Amino acid sequence: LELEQELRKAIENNEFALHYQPQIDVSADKIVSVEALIRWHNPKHGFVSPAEFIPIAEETGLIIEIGEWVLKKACQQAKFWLDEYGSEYRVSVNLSSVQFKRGSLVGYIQKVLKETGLPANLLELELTESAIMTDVEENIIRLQQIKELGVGIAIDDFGTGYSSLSYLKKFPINTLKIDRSFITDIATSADDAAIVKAIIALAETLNLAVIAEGVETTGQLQILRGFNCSLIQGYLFSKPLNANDLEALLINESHLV
Ligand code: G
Ligand code: G
Ligand code: MN
Ligand code: NA
Repeated sequence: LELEQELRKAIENNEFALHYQPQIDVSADKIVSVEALIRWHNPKHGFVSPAEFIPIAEETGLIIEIGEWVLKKACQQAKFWLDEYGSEYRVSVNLSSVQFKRGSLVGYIQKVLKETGLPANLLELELTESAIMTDVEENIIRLQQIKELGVGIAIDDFGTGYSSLSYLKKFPINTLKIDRSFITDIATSADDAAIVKAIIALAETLNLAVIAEGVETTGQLQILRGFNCSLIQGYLFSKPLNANDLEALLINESHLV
């Protein structure tokens, strides 16, 4: 409850920041996008993990205001990098199912793109399987509207939910993000390696991009390369960084991989 009270004041007190974790195309040797991840520093509670406060924000409805702040901030930042570097770094923003279910979402995204000037193709939204697999027919319509804006959709933590494969085909999505729980033991577990291989094959069949999350070792990377999975995110390349540190990476991109 105390955390909730602090959360209510966090936006106006400027306590949130976005960190950015690069997503790398190892075949082209470059950063193609960054995932925006919210960070909260509260004077009373110190750093509070989003794993802790996002559920509270969802229960209280505060996620709407916080989510709008995140989307706007991420788009402003991506537009800034576009102008500064001329390179087209896409930004991925995590969307709560609570945000996704609101009728006003599409209009809000459109408004933010217009206000920030970010080209729609440089924004991708990450949704979990559970967020899109409930009320499927409504969700297909919502996803279609987002697609029509030119904004991409990724399914986050893929493999941990309960995606129906027949629905997956119907969803206008762009990317599957393989959950890091399958990557962790990919070098030692034949089962996990087989699952990852199957997800990559599924993505290929459905014409979707596929990205491996939570890549921490070169051993994991070698296996993923062998599976023709060239989009990678994880501590091996970089943890999530504040905007300044990420910018230093963008400047020195060529030294990354
Ligand atoms: O980056 P980190 O490990 O702290 O993130 C923990 C969890 O919080 C992850 O599940 C991540 O998706 C989620 N998360 C981080 N930033 C956001 C955000 O801006 N919006 C939502 N809805 N979830 C976020
Ligand atoms: O649920 P989502 O996939 O959005 O959450 C992303 C979370 O994963 C973030 O909290 C981020 O800090 C964390 N993360 C990113 N890369 C790695 C990694 O290589 N290893 C681990 N353990 N966590 C990671
Ligand atoms: Mn994510
Ligand atoms: Na994820």
